[in-house]
Amino acid sequence: MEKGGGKGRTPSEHLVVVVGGGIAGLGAAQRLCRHPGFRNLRLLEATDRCGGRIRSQSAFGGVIEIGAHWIHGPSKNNAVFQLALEYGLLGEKEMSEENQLIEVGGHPGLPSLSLSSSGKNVDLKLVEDVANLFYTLLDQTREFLHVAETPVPSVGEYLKKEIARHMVEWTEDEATKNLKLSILNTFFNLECCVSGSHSMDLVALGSFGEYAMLPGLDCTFSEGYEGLTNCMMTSLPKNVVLFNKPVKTIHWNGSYRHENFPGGKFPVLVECEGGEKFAAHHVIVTIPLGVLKEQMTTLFDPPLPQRKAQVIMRMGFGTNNKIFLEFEEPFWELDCQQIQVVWEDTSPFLDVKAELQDMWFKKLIGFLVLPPLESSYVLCAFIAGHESEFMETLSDEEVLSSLTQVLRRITGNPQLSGPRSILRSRWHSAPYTRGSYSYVAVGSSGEDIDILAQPIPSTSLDSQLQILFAGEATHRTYYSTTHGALLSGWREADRLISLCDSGAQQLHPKP
Ligand code: 6YU
Repeated sequence: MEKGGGKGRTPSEHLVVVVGGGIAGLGAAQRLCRHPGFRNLRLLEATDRCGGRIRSQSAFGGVIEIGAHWIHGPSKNNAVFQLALEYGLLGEKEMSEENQLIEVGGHPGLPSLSLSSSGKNVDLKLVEDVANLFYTLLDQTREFLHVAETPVPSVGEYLKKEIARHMVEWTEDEATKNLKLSILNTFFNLECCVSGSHSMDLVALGSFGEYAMLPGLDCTFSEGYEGLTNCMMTSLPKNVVLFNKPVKTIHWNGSYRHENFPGGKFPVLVECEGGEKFAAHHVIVTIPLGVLKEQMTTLFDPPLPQRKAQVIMRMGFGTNNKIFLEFEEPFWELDCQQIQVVWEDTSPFLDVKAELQDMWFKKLIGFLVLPPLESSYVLCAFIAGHESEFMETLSDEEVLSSLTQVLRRITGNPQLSGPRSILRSRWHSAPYTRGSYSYVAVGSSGEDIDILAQPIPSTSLDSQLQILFAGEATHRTYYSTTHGALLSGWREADRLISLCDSGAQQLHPKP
């Protein structure tokens, strides 16, 4: 048996370890398991569950999503949509042809209600006008994709420059002009949630247009997104997935032995925190970019090639959290779907320097109204950036108290009954995620995503494909999404399958 690469090895002898049981790792494992060449497969998951950033939880008498919420662009070219259809997880409306054809250009819908920090209803026509301006300018940013030099480095700076040009033509009174700026500020914060970044000034203008949108009206899983990853997991043969196996170090470019394969030598050894070791020919790493940023120096031995390490540092990975509030009685109308919050003292042009303790909640974009449950009414707030990370350090009581104050203020009702309970995500503190999802940061580009996705070592053919990289941050056009993550897992499985098939062909050449 040849050591290292796939050539000359009988197909069933490919020992593969997949690190991470999110949708990328499960997708890779599922694909490999269907091929006769990969009978020796292990998936090592650090926690006691699969799904990673797809995480549904029973709460408030229903199911809520702690992580991924929607299938973005549910239509025929969306791999997650197709898989959900196969497993019968979607309702009639979500599956309808009509739903699949709707194009929204990736923009969230308008709020049903907009409330200001002085307790007033903001005119929805004004909100619509401001939204039209914001999304027209945001769409323009896509035009810089193939431009050699962008006028400014970031999406945020471009938007502000263009808004300043438009403002010259604003004819309203000062108060309305200021209100328009405050509404714009909420749209900037909303875009931070979509991009998973602290500020749009951190998001690279030149690559923004590379993120691809699929047609279809975003939809949800009525029984929970995690139903999808559960189906994927149960389709795998028993003993493939091993839980509570946090990988500490991946030793590569070596020559290791495996007790079950006497005489065999393996270029990679995966060492877990508990000391357990798994020898392999190939390892598919699906560890989130946030964890790679924090731990890459200890995760890989020898260290990653400098080019890859630099890319990991350059790429963007930020935080977007959800805060669920449960009410006994709704203070909103039952047909209301989204409540926007507008802080009147804010503007995209003002860089407020205040203690996070005193202003973190101003980064909240508002509330999504969840479908009413049997005996409770639930709002889901979204908050991105450093303020979101600060929120994670507070206790439930502190967050609940601050948000009760915010709600009393925006409704103009100091007696408003506060939420009866709270539940929130803490993706930045989660040790095996360290944030929510990736974005293309200023100084980085789509090319960096491709570099991250390249297997190592890349130099010698004989020792190729020791470590392969998948996960949402490795998909150049669908990064930050579940479908991007799934496709990346399939991509790396296919890479190994090609290697295996080409090796099999050499052993048994076609007549
Ligand atoms: C989507 C949506 N969505 C909200 C929030 C979050 C995310 N996303 P995983 O992390 O899943 O798996 C890795 C595993 O590895 C994990 O199980 C770890 O425990 C394990 N691991 C780590 N270290 C290990 C070690 N050392 N050893 C062993 N195991 C280890 N996506 O499609 N729709 O609505 C949302 C949202 C709050 C946090 C989302 C959404 C992102 C997805 O959840 C995410 O991409 C995938 O689940 C990742 O899967 P994975 O397998 O790669 O990693 C222009 C432009 C704009 C660009 N953005 C636009 C799109 C916006 C995205 N939408 C976000 C919105 C929400 C609300």
